[in-house]
Amino acid sequence: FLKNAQTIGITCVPFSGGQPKGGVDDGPVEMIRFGLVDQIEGMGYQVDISEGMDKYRTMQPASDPAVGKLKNARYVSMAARRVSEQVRAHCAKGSLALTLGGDHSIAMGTLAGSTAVYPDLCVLWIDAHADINTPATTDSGNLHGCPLSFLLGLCEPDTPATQVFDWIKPCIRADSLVYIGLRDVDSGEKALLRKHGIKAFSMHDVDRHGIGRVVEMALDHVNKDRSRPVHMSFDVDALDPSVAPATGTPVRGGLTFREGHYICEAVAETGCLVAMDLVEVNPALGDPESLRQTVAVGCSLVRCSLGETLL
Ligand code: Z70
Ligand code: MN
Ligand code: MN
Ligand code: MN
Repeated sequence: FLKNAQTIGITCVPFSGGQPKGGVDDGPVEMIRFGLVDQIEGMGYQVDISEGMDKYRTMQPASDPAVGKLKNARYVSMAARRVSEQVRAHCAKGSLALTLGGDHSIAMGTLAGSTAVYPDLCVLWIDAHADINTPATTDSGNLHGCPLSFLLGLCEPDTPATQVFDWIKPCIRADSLVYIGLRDVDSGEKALLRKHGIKAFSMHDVDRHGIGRVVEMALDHVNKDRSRPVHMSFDVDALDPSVAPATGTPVRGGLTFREGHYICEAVAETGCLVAMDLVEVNPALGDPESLRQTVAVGCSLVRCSLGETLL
């Protein structure tokens, strides 16, 4: 694959069906309103926005009864499928696919799309949460807590849930995924991480080793010689709530402003980034200053991932 794409293919996903709180569907429009497109163009990139801001709500099925415990399963499946087609098209053109969420269930689409073009890519999942519940292990039934189980092929086979998501084929190997930032992991998820030997750097590891060493170890695990394409899926709730307050599930003890940016800068330095998601910015939560701060940090993380440096 070609390192350092010259075009950024943006997919806006105003979607909130993977969790119960409204407002996260306004994440993309707020990041665009903050000037993200001009900022990226100002760095010398071409920008290709594949679709407007039409709310995904118009494709919400009239009836979408729970599938087992899963909520809005048909709606989430349709939205993610549409996202996958857009991300696949951006990657197929050689653009870096930047997806602005929306809740994290849309990663079923972004990774289905990116891996269709780059089957050998590796995944950096930056999050407070592991998002690896299966239809059987989820307590909440919120699909933003489940995308990785579908992508890794960990769901119990031949169930109504797998039928609704039958277009998703297992596309990520357990040894091609690494987490940074975890601190709110369900017991069923911990069992899955252990069973499948999935590498995860929690906040405990960040405290122990420092962010520089953690990112180096994470990249060494999935991309030893820095030759594989990288898809980074960044949930803004990986950051400490003092840094990114406007998100649906803030968990204290998160990444500092600099730790979050360091991850993005180090990934940019590899030249291997082919896709990035920035998700779970919810402008409806908190006061105007919390909103401005969270949108600003989201845009800043994106710019750093695309190569913005301090000096
Ligand atoms: C929990 C669940 C989650 C984000 C919350 C939480 C998942 N493990 N993900 N907020 N971004 O409901 O499955
Ligand atoms: Mn997440
Ligand atoms: Mn999260
Ligand atoms: Mn939780």
